[in-house]
Amino acid sequence: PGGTGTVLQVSPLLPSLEKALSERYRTVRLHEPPDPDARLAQHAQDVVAAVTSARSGVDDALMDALPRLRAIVHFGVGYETTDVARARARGIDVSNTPDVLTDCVADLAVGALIDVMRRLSAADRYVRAGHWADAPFPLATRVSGKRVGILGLGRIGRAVARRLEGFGIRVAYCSRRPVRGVTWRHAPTAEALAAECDALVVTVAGGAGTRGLVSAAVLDALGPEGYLVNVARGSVVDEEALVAAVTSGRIAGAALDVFADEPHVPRALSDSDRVVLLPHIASATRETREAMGDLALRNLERFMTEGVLLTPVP
Ligand code: 8YV
Repeated sequence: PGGTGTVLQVSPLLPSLEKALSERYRTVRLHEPPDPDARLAQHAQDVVAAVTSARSGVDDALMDALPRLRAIVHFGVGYETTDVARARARGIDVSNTPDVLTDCVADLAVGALIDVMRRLSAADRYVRAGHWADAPFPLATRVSGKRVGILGLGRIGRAVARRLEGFGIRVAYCSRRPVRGVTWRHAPTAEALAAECDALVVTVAGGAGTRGLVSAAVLDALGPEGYLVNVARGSVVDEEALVAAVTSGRIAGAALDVFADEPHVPRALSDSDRVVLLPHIASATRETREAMGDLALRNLERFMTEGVLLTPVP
């Protein structure tokens, strides 16, 4: 059991979560200046739980530096930044915040899809730049009734698919194996899925297993009339191939909430009017972030009182 040990806050978190942590537990904030290394050295022997964002995780070196660490609590659904097998081997349990963010991430994915196909952000720029009086805005692409492929049919992928059905969109998906209990068409590979769709929405988990899954070949299969939406992880898309495909017109456009090296966005993407750029905000609503903070806190509380996590990762 966690008992009364110290809680390590690895990265900046939602202010209300930070407040609750410091009120309820002996909390050490690793990321704060002046000297994180000295702070770590001072408290390393006492830390039993670490709370971290999906983006930061707990890296190998930090895991090694914390001999009594038994729980890693992620604020976020993704946890590819922590080596879970390694943690387990050391007797450390890992949790994330599933479900509570599904709706908002799916909403954003659909919004981004409509934005890039109907060119909402581009049209907004057009009006602001004063071009409306000069010429009508160029025609965009219809969304309703199109074919959309979901890459990764987990909770978020399913929520996106359900929403798209409301637009009369024909949904297909690709995941490691066909998902039982769904009627959407299963495609055997990302490339096959891209080839049969007008747009590809990426909702698959990040990490080594999906790195570069959206390759140059997949983008070519999507084709010059095809759109890419990514709300998963930048690592899933070969970003160099994407830049090449967008700038050469080998795909029609992309809406991206995630990037290979955030917050760095390749210049070629920000220069392109065919790309919608978002600063990793799919879960960033007040309601969802509070729910994520609450679930992260409940995981920690359960661990500190009973020695088990509430929503351990699969
Ligand atoms: C957040 C996310 O951006 O849940 C995830 O995996 O990527 C997002 O919800 C992140 O967790 C906030 O730090």
